[in-house]
Amino acid sequence: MKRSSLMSESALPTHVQVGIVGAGPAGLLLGLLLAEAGVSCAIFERQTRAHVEGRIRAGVLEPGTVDVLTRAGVATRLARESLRHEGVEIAFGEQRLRLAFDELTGHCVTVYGQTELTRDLIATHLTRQSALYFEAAVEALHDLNGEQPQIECLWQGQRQRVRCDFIAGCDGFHGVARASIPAHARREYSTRYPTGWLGLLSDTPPVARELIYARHDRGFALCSMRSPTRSRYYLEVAEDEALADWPEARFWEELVRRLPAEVAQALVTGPALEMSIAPLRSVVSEPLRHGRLLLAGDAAHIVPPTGAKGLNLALRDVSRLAAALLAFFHRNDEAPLRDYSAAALAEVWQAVRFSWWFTHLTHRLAGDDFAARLQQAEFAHLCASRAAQQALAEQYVGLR
Ligand code: FAS
Ligand code: PHB
Repeated sequence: MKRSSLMSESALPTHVQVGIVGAGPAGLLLGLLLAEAGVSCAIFERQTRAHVEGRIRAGVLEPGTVDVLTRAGVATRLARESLRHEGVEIAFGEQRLRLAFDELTGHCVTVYGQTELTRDLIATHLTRQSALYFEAAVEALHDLNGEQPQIECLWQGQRQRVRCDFIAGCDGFHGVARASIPAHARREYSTRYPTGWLGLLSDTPPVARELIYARHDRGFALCSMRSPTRSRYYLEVAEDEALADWPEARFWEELVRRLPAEVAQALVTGPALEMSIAPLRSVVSEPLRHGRLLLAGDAAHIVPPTGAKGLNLALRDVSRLAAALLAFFHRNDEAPLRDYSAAALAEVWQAVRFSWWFTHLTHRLAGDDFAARLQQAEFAHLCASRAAQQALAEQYVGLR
């Protein structure tokens, strides 16, 4: 039985069936799904465990995501501490529309921070004594078109190579995996949103029981949460905005101006535990496979957080990739691996499309008057059409 590599004396393996680059949600879940099925794997993460566990990112899980986490045996705390949300609210100034997910789709979403999920995934790896290496920076991938591609890793001051049957690139948007695919063999599709999200986390009670996506002439605002005592708020800001220009008092003043009056009156402000700015972009890199390298999650695609798709899409990729790798190792069936890229990309583009649409519905972006009128017309259509509400709800909970 492997000793946990989180102890400094562990050495890197010389060979594994699947080498995983990155210990974000994608790499961590993939490692659990493969290891529990008897496939040898190792996860290489360049940051420290504390750094990975300290990231504050997503907050909403689709039913399908909760299912795969439950099957992987990492949903015990989630089941105990998460919040079941049966709807969200969209506000246009003082106009408010609640989308009742349970009524419109028969499903709901789960509010549980990615930070907590990452901690649960790492704790499970620890318990199962996985081959999980922190401060192990993957510097290069070699022989991707051969039968034994290699991961070159800097570990405890030594450059070492690990031979793999397959390499899973789960190293996020700035990782080494996607960049290891020759430019002639891949194509990137991207669009920029001239805006960013300024986020604030506070130990204050959420302003409402469910999330509120607020469109306002001054810009978008989102009221979210992590628990009944911890809130997460976002403001749309210019893409080149400096965090130093946003003392928390200014954040709260601006949030109040963008919310419906009744909601703003209920807002409880407090000290910021964290503030950060994330750019909004959509990027898709095709294909998701090059030789024996397979990409999953942000390593392959980025979506604006508006539709709460990034984390859910990453775990969709992983669920599909794990099944394809198990078909290969358990049944020598190569078809699911051959089909992985096309099948995953079909879902990726649906999530990219929805995130793009929902961002354009709710954000000021370039702020031209024509776009603002279109937004009003779109919102009026939503308010008048149950079919339109159902379509939005189905995409938000991840049914389409
Ligand atoms: P991740 O980026 O989470 O993990 C990749 C891992 O690979 C990291 O730990 C990194 O350190 C490691 N790595 C990179 N290069 C490496 C190398 N060379 N060697 C070894 N390891 C390497 N999604 C939502 O749904 N809602 C949100 O509100 C939301 N907010 C976000 C805010 C920010 C600032 C960011 C960046 C993303 C946000 N996302 C959000 C999207 C986010 O949740 C991602 O979809 C999710 O983290 C994807 O998980 P992974 O694919 O595992 O990638
Ligand atoms: C969050 O709580 O961080 C969150 C929720 C919904 C989103 C984006 C972020 O669409």
